[in-house]
Amino acid sequence: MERTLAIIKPDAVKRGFVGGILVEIQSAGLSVCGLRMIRLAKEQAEAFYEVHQARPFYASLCAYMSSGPVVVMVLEGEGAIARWRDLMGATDPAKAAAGTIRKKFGVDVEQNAAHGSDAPETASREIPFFFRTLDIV
Ligand code: 3AN
Repeated sequence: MERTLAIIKPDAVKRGFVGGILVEIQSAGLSVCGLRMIRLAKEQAEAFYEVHQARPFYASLCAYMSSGPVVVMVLEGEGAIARWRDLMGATDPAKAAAGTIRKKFGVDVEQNAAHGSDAPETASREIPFFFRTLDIV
């Protein structure tokens, strides 16, 4: 069993896609074992995305991620990290495969509906960023 951190980003929350994305997750057989709606302060978004500090889109990404509520989740299942990333699709919704979440629900390369940890080490840092052990069932 593996766990990964998933986020439904502000664009998807604002446009009413939380339910649709949850259906995709559960239809794919991933279990939701933690879930919360929060609004990140800009400083919290900056801390979460600190690995991207040197990228040209960092400031804009942090402003966007703190622009409205997000839904943070812990997903669990065999190979959950890779399976959630496959389900999300490519970073740029325009290039994402048909049927993926970013293709269906994303706006552009920044407002791309969802986040997922990209490796076990990343999940180990990202899950406790949002969830205490007692918050995960
Ligand atoms: P992914 O989320 O697919 O792993 P990363 O880690 O390269 O992609 O980027 C993290 C986040 O930064 C993306 N989910 C997206 O919101 C944003 N982002 C990535 N590339 C760009 C870009 N070229 N311009 C604006 N925002 C971007």
